[in-house]
Amino acid sequence: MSTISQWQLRAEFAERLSAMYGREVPAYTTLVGVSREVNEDVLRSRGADAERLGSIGRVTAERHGAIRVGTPRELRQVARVFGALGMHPVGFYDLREAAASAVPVVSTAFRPVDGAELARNPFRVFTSMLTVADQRFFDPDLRSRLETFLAGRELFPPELLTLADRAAADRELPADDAERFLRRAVRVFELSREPVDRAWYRTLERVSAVAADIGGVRGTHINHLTPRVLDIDELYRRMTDRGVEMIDTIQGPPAWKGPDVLLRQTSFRALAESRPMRTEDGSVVSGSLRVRFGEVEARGIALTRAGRAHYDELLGRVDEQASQHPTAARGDLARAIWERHMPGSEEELAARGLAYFTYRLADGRPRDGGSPPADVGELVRQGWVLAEPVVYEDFLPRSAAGIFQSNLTGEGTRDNDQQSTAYDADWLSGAIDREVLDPFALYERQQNGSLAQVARALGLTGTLR
Ligand code: OOG
Ligand code: NI
Repeated sequence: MSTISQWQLRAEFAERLSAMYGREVPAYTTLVGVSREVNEDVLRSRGADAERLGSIGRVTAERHGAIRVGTPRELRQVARVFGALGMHPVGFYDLREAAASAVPVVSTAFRPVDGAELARNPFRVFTSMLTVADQRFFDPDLRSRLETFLAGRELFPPELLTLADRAAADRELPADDAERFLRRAVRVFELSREPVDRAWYRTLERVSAVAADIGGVRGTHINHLTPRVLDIDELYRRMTDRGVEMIDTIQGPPAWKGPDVLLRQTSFRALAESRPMRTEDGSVVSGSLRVRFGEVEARGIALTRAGRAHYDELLGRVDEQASQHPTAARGDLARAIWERHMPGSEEELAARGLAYFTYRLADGRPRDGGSPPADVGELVRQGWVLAEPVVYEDFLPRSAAGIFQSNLTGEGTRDNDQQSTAYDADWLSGAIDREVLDPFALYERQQNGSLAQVARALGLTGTLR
């Protein structure tokens, strides 16, 4: 009997999720259509250069989703489901500190980690967990009611988890089991039609709209599904022209003439959706909630720790300037700072150790040959090897918090006199029983692997840097 491999399961899951989300949120379908048009136009005008950060095939299929769960137990189950698809937890994000309003969650992203798997299908899911133990948001009484509520729900049916464990262990599933797995997995992320307990939802909403979205209902849902676009400024204009009201900024680095780094994102609020609500007297009425939205992103080059520190520092300068010049457009301020302080070429990013690249042998040896130098920069300059930028596969805490906040109703409340509760990557690893991987280490491994190969092929001894 035929079997379906992990990456095929992942690609198929992403595609079915996209079809489902398109049925449920029509604006998403518009967004995907406009993204595709922009990508085709960019490919036409920039040629091969447009594919420098991923083939058009990869970029067209590329999506990230976002989901939110309530407890470590639920997160552990999420990890099993995504483990089946060859997706592993990467990075730790504490959005409680990154957000000005109440966003009581910590997060990680499940994604493929090695180059070949990413090239096959890079599907990733930003996954947040409610920080129920954080007393700044939840007093002891509310916390205990919330824990009881969450303990009494089941997000993932047991047969889904059994199939998931089998897929993770065997790295594939027989075709009929694959079909069962995919159907059940997609169903988990559909918006539930079960009536929402209105009073309970409102209680949580007073603390935080995010808390209500997660802990106020008996299921979970995909919260947004984000296509990747090659020119996000153009996308923004075209969506606005179509009358879709976008948030007022593109988050992340500004548009400028130098290399694109990290991640730029923007979003729009989805319309209110009608949902059955159970009132205090037990009757079911029709209500509406605005919980899902649309987001789009452009991905750039992955930065090293030093590059990221530089980026964060520049962001700090932009903040400072923006507070001094409240009427100036933030994008213009940022661009001016970028033009003065950000390397204007990939070569300079590499030479200063600010971004990750992989290296491969050029076709044929340089004409004025000699023997290859033992320095990467020189090898590239003399034409022995080619450098290719590594695309950023992760997220940015500040943009993530911005996306959460721009789509919240109300600020929520936070009692800053209470102690916060520490959660970190180690805590998360323990809670989900698998290591939360360090994104920098993954990029570095990719870069070093390619350097080792180049050195071997050129007969160089010692480590290339
Ligand atoms: C997740 C927000 C973060 C991103 O792209 O930064 C995110 C959420 O709203 O649940 O998806
Ligand atoms: Ni997102």
